[in-house]
Amino acid sequence: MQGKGAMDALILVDVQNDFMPFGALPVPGGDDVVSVANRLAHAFQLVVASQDWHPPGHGSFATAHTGAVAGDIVELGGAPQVLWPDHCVQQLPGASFHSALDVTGIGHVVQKGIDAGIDSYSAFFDNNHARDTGLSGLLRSQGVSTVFLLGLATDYCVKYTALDAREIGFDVTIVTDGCRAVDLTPGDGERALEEMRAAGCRMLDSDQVLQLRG
Ligand code: VGL
Ligand code: ZN
Repeated sequence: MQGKGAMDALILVDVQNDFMPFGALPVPGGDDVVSVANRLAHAFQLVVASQDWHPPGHGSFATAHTGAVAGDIVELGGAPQVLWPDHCVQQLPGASFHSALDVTGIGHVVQKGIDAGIDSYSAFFDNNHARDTGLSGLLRSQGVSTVFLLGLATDYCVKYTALDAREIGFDVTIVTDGCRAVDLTPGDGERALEEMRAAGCRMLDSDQVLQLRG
């Protein structure tokens, strides 16, 4: 399945403190993905990590909107926006990668959500697709045609990163045991997996990925 000369990349999506069960925007079981990431990283020549990296007062924060609470939906930068608790503020501990994440193999970090006026769930583009993070160019320049994704959260940043990757033309594999969902509405995670599958993403667990890569 790996064409000669083609390279695969592992993308670790937002494995950050604020998305852990102890964080500001807790994802149930979020810390379970850390060991999966550490186990897989060695099997890839290129590992990229995305990092949600918001300025204080980011427009996705409920605190930035008078009278709003987390979970409300507003319009931001021309796109519908779920409002969240303040999270992943630049330079603060909540924005750091989980301390147990093995960062030694990470070759590149993509910071996203840096514009206060628009959110960026995807590691490729802002939510209105106006700004490119540079990730697709980086992957192309390295000869990457297939990306493997894991991280947080299944129903937001993993999903939108996967859908953009498919749209751009990458082959995409979701490492299912390496993802956890926010599940604001029960079933969101499962529906997100369904959407990704419908968009042509392959679903494998980490054992299958390791077997495949020998
Ligand atoms: C995320 C909500 C807000 C994510 C980021 O990483 O999935 N979710 N910001
Ligand atoms: Zn965010």
